[in-house]
Amino acid sequence: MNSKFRGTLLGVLIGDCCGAVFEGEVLDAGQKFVLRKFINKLEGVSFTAPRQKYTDDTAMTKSVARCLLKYDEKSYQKNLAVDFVKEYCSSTTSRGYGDGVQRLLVTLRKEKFEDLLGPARNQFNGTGSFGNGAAMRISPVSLYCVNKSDDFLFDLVGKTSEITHANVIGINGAILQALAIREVLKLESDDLDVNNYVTNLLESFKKIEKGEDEFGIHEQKFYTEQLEGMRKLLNKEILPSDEEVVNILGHSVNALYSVPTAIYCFLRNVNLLKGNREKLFRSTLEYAICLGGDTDTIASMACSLVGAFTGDSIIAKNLIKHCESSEEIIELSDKLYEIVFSEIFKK
Ligand code: F2R
Ligand code: MG
Ligand code: MG
Ligand code: MG
Repeated sequence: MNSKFRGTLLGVLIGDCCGAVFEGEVLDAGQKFVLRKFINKLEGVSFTAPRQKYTDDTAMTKSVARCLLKYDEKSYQKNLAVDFVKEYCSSTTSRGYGDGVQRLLVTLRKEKFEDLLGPARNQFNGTGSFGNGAAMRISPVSLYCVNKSDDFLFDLVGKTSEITHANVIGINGAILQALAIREVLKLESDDLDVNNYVTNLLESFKKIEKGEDEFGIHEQKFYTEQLEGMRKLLNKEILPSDEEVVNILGHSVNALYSVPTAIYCFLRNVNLLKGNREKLFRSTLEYAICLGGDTDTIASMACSLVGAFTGDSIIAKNLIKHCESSEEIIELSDKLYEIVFSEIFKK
């Protein structure tokens, strides 16, 4: 399990560091070649350039992990907001934060965190952010909740998300990614029944997206529809093209059009590499970036799922070494593992 904890957070870091170089691009055959060469270089022994920089995806994930380790339930949310702001302000390099979230972090600081959730609710004319920023940083919550109930996980995802994301799409994207990671963390073998896995996520989301209005029960089919689209893509006899995948699932900063895409990247490669698990990390990393668009975030979320599934042993050692702050990420994973399993150690 310790290896799975490390794999989860190293997946976040490596997907982010590698994907960031291509964020916002649509990759043609030439750029896909450049991408392969770039990852080969990072996996090589002779790489000498400064380490590959991480972006907001990893910066905010580190804050979540640190605060889960340090604070109790009551003081967690306030301190997380403070840590997000500290991390944002202390960075000497541009970490590519979303425009909305940058304005929000500045407001929180200016208003001395008096109204913790107000600024997020006021974002985008009161609609709140539907960006994937809450989902991209959620993996430490999955680790923390590996042995906890769904309700405990939903509550902690909410506390972690609503500081910056008030829109239901942004928050539910974080719930989907958190559940997706926790499910694979709990698997004891490397045998994943992909159909069953998607069915479980769908069942959870049918409940989450069922709301009530003045006319009685109504269905809000957002992630449910995306998960159904994902299942169709996974069951196709002919492997869908990148274009088809992007047309159906999307590849943007909107959580609805990136969280299911990341899960699809993971599951497609699980299906393709059944007897070849040691290739799963590299293959998923490359595939997620090849889809273009929000490459750092989609690769980060997809690789986090791979790491949670296989553990860190299949990740090339040099790739880990050549990404900024990988030692700190390993340390945070190990500390989370220790507190989550400390009760078991005591017995
Ligand atoms: N933002 C980026 N990348 C593009 C910019 C790069 C940067 N300028 C640079 O190169 O330095 N990447 C990072 O942002 C995504 C996570 O975003 P998050 O944290 O959710 O931020 P935000 O600002 O809340 O939302 C992102 C954008 O989505 C649009 N949006 C969100 N809610 C909206 C709403 N209700 N109505 C209209 N638009 C909405 C806005 O354009 C936001 O700016 C990750 O990709 C991360 O890597
Ligand atoms: Mg980023
Ligand atoms: Mg955000
Ligand atoms: Mg991104």
